[in-house]
Amino acid sequence: MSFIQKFAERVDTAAISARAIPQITQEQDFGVDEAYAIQAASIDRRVQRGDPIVGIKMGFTSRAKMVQMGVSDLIWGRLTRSMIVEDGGFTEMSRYIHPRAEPEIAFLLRKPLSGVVTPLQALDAVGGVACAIELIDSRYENFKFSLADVVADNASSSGFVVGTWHEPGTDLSNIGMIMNVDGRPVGYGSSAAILGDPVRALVSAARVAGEAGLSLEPGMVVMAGAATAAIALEAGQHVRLEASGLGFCEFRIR
Ligand code: 0L1
Ligand code: MG
Repeated sequence: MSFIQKFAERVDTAAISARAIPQITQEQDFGVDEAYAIQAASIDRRVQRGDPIVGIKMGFTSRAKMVQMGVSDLIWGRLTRSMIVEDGGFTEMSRYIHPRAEPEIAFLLRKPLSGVVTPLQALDAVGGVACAIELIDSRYENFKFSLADVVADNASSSGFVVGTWHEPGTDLSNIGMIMNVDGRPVGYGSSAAILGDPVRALVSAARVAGEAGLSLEPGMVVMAGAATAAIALEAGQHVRLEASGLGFCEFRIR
């Protein structure tokens, strides 16, 4: 078995069993290209189990996230159907190791999107925009990883909640975002923190998907990245994101 397949199985098993593993780069050094190959192979295992890809997430798209995690490169991961948490619904703590939540903007595609595009071309492929919450849950012990580790681990992505879709013409350049836990505000941010405008994350999503030979199809979702640092979650909490002009989205973890 190649090391790509070995580590793909390792991170996949950690994800489905919600058991933390040591950083895989401590066992074998590899680069970011190999890390994306591990990510692709681990997600392919899910797809083979009947859990299709429904979109992609962009990560480290804000200064706050880069500072929080001590990295400087933008990364991306794949979203699969089992990761969807219904807006207003529940998710189970037992599915995660040490989950965190972050406020994001999501795009719903109405046309295929791939390769090098301008912001206007990217927006032309969008059928709706919404506020969203990403649940991240590094499969590594203590949420500690190198860039290659986190890329191999699907950029820590483990779930996502999307609010009501709004018209794609909505100006996304400065959406005020408030994260509330159990009715108390715990984080404030602006969508401007996402590469200056989340549309830039969509342009990057088209490029990285094209480079990976992944086709972003109508109906797929692109998560643009976080507007603030992530907040750690505990069982029993109610998490609600309020976003100016985009309403809110929420879930409970039990
Ligand atoms: O911005 C992101 O979604 C990056 C997620 C990967 C790093 C992390 O676990 O915080
Ligand atoms: Mg994120």
